[in-house]
Amino acid sequence: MKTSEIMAKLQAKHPGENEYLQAVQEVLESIEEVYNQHPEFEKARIVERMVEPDRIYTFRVTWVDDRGEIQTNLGYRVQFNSAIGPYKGGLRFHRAVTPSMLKFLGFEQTFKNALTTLPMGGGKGGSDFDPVGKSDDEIMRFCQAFMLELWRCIGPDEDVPAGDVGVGGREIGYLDGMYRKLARQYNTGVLTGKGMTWGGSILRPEATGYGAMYFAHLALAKVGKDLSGQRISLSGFGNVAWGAAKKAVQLGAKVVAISGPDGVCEIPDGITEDMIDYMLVMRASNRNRVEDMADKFPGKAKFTAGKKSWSVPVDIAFPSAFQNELSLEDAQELKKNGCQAVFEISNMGCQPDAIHWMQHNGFLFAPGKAVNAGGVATSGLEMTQNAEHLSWTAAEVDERLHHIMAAIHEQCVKYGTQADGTVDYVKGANIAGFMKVAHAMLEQGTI
Ligand code: 2IT
Repeated sequence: MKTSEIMAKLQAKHPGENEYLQAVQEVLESIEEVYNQHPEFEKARIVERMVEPDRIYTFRVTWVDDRGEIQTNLGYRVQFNSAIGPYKGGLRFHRAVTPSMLKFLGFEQTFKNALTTLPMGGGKGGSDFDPVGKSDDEIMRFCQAFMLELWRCIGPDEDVPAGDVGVGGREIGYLDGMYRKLARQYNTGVLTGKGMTWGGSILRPEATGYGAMYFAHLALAKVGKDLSGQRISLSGFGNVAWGAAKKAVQLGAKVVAISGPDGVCEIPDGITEDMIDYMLVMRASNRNRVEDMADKFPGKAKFTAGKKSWSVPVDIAFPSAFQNELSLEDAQELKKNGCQAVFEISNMGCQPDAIHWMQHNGFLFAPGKAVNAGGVATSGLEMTQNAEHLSWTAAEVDERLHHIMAAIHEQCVKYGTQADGTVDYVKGANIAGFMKVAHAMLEQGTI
């Protein structure tokens, strides 16, 4: 296969689907060499089949807002690949959601889930519903209307959604509540990220951020470094940044920046426990303003409008908000200010030219599909507990999460180690995920 030829065909077939094309390009570039050493992959047209989702559901979601006005949004579920297990992946509620965004996320999820060592296929869904400024009642009515359509497309052994941007514990509650009623499945429901008294796994809310810090710890150790004592920046202040901040502080790092769409909050003495707790309050408020942190903790947190976290001097940066949030200029500014490592916790958080530049300018860089896989991995652990009708202790879940992150890191090292001994984590993660899915597809025949 030739990446350029496949990309040209995909571009012609899916014009303007930029996020999707970007995600496919990155994976194909990484795997081209290995792929061409396996004529059986080429014969079975594995790449051509793998880059297209199995199916996409699109549906209208109509609901009534607090003023009594009727609102209509679009809902989607992209079932990308089921070769290694039921479709698995989050739901994103954000005003900018398009099929392209969900296809990129579903494609990434397929390889990420393969890396977790658990039997989960890849999927993603969501809506262009904008949670900003919505009341709790409006969120509930929207979630119920959304599930009224989605429930026909999913099932515990078929497709198991979870949260993503704009979908946290509250939304999962409303969504799963409606699913139970419609499907008459009262045992475990169908979503992961559930509440602790009705089938949720301990540590699922924290897992993406915790897993990211465990991964960073391993990657840093490999080059003789440690998280302890490092100044780090996060972006956003949502569920992912919250879990990452908690674990980073536990491991002795100093979180000196978080951000929002309105700007950056600098915390020169490092984030404290009460500030981490306040991130949850900010998320639940649906205001989507990081300035609220500076208002709540004057003197400790300083807000600057219109700036990103990447303008704050740090040792390590962790993009943890949205795709393409770190540009080439941001990477150059980070370097100028002494930053040496970037770990993506957001999906595709860095722009391709930024990644390329960082890899050639002495950065330790690792991609989202490896770094943030602890979230979906713990969703997988929630599915296992549900199937066993058991709940494990925090210690048990944490130990498994540790093992899984170590296994992911090991796979990246196995497939990404270069001639000079350094690890290309992008290549490593992409090849490892690809090989697993490709072999499964090959063994299952032409379907
Ligand atoms: O991007 C992700 O891995 C998620 N949003 C979590 C998916 C899941 O099924 O837990």
